[in-house]
Amino acid sequence: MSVLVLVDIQNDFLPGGSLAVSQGEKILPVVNKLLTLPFDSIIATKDWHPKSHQSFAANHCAEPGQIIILRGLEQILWPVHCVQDTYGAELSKELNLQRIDKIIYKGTDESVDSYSTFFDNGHFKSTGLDKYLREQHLEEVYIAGLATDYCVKYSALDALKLGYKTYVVIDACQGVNLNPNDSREALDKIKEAGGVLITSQEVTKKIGRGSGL
Ligand code: VGL
Ligand code: ZN
Repeated sequence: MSVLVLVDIQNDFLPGGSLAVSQGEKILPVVNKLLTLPFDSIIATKDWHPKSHQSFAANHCAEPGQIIILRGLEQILWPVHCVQDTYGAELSKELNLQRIDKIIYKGTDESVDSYSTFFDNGHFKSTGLDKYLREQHLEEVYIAGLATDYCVKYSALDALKLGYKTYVVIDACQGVNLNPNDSREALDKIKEAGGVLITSQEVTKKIGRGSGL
């Protein structure tokens, strides 16, 4: 059975947000098209940080982009973003949200970041997504969202490690590109690891076919 996982399509990652992904808004109509397809389940993830989150440069009197060590892991410092219960952390209202069955929250522990929607960056704790997918027999995972070079990348690589048939919908993702090739390299890594890069049009053919039959 198939699941669409929408990664972090939140106001702070869209134009006007504090960690806006350039041209992030371009994915919204594509994602809305995916939301009309008969996936067996649709999940959205939310980057969901406490104000005290240690990935925020402001909590270290540092500048965004600097790298520190957090619980033994390299951590890029980001502008304050996706703080719990703020507008920036809400899913974009331009999405047709009624079709979303479940929300997965990540980055809730102030001491470690969580790019993957399955585990935090240290693999200390899981978000509950793997358990949910297994319980619901959702073995084909279609990933879309923001950002290609962080949360989409690590979510896809974890999905593959966990044994899911993993598709990344390339025209429904957009990257931060701190370095200009980061998104390209992220997609290459996903492909090398066994992931399938697919367009929304191809997804429509695969998932759309069979609907109503
Ligand atoms: C993300 C940086 C920091 C993402 C989240 O959703 O890709 N990137 N937190
Ligand atoms: Zn974050």
